[in-house]
Amino acid sequence: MQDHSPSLLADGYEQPLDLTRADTLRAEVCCSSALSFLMEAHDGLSAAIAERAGFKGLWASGLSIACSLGYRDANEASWSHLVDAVERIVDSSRLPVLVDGDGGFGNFNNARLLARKLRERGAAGVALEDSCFPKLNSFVGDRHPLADVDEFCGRLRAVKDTVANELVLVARIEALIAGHGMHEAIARAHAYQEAGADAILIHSRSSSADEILSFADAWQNRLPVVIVPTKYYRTPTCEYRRVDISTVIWANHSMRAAAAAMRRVCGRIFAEENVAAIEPDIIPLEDLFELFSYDELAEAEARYLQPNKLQH
Ligand code: SPV
Ligand code: MG
Repeated sequence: MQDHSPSLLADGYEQPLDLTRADTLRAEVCCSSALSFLMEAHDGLSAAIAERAGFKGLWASGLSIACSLGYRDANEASWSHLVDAVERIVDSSRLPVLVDGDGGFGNFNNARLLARKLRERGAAGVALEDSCFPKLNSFVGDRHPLADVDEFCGRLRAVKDTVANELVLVARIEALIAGHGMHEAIARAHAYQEAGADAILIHSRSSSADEILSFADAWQNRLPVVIVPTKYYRTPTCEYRRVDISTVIWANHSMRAAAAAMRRVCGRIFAEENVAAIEPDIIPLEDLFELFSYDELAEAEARYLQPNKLQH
């Protein structure tokens, strides 16, 4: 039976060591023969809800964090915005968090600084993509210049030298997004393996999974393969098991679900000038209090907040 116990984080909560989360993520992504799933989180609430749903790991999505802050996914949010958001995600569940580090916010030096900060905030891994700063979301427009392979390998090596095995390092290939084809994607995967990556994320904007299935076929699991089926969402999950994909990232679905719900509710409240009819369609406050262990706070108050006075 899955552990759906509360995740919380009020003082007194026993937080596992960060290293344990990196080890857990490594076991899920790199060492498990079963297909793993990472659910998107962009804040503490989405992290806590994903944990309750049963997920064993989280994806701190750059797109979703940017959206939640009102920025575009074009490195408008800074690395410090990202690490602050990651801290809230890490604090709000016990799950390992793989962070979308974009291209590392610059050169090798920015990338290793980002990795060091993410380790400090309790991340379990970082995915670095071979894009140029400033990046643009892979599904927007057609201008996606790829980083020079050797320069990007320098970013990977710098991160590896800085955080060693304390963060899982996922190298993300944008060659298919940029239209460079399978040969380039496979060549880059070899180079990134040589540079120390623990896993390869192959990204595709095709509405069919054919590209990533051919990649998996050609790559033969020299390193575990991670995929993001946002555009080829109709593909049955058994296809990924068939070609031994290691990890599927559901990359933005909590953020999009929240945006859809907020749009619906705002529209109705505006039109109805009343909230009575909306009440059955929104989460009860009690559920939020339970999610964030308000009862622990009451117990702590009884223990610490002038207990003698409280008893009378
Ligand atoms: C993200 O979630 O920010 C990702 C995945 O990088 S994608 O938006 O598909 O590029
Ligand atoms: Mg991203």
